[in-house]
Amino acid sequence: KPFKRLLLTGAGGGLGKMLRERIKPWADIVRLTDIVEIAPAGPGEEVVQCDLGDRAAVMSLLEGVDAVLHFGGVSVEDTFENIMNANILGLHHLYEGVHKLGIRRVIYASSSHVVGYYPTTKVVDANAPLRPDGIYGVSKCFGEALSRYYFDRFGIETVCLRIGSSFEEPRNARMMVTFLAHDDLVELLRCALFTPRVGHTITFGVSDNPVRWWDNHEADHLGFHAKRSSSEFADRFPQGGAWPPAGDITATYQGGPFLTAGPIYKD
Ligand code: 15L
Repeated sequence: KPFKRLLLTGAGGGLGKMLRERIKPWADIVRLTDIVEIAPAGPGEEVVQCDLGDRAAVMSLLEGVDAVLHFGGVSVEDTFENIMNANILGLHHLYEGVHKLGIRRVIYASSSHVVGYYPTTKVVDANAPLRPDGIYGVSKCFGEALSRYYFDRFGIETVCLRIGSSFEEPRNARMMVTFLAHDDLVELLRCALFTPRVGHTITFGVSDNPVRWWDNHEADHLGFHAKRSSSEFADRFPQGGAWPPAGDITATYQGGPFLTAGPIYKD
């Protein structure tokens, strides 16, 4: 297999659970981690429970790892304190460890919410100024900047995946635009892991949907071509899922419901 040991963080999350099975062909051993308890290790697996905010724990988590698929951390709007621990402090721990241990590549689950404040009438590419739509989005901007720095300073390669909405199927009209089918996510991950030189690449993770807000030309070198489309599910939505959906107040900005989710306070 191409890798001796791959680390998947966030293995207990929605995408982590799906990826657990599907990344197996790529490595002799997949090390799975999450802050919550996950199913015990099967053949070719190692399970380590870890809080990304714990520096020493993150360091030992990374030992013997060839590449990291970083899906861990807070994945929706939350208090600044929670987001800070996992997505800011935790990400810094991760990159410090990656650097110290000489790990060459990280695939970072960023989010389209780094540009969620762009109106839905605009097409955005990887060079567009960031316009996060909440503290969660801001933390993903931090991750993109941190990984950029570790590449420029130390040559550690990162592919930032600005994932749209990766579920079994679109759950609302907005997701007809932002949908990333699981099959396409796995293929995008494969491209991100196995393309020989990626430097620091930012790519939008989105299927071949009829309407799209994101232009991926800056990531052509990954050779990713989506095979799935939200159009497979068009009959579930009024007007075949046509965008914009009539009378939907979340239709103004790309971030949709995230625009009104925060801020969330601790007390
Ligand atoms: C995200 O960044 C979240 O992690 C995910 O749960 C979805 O809500 C997604 O964005 C989305 O915009 O649909």
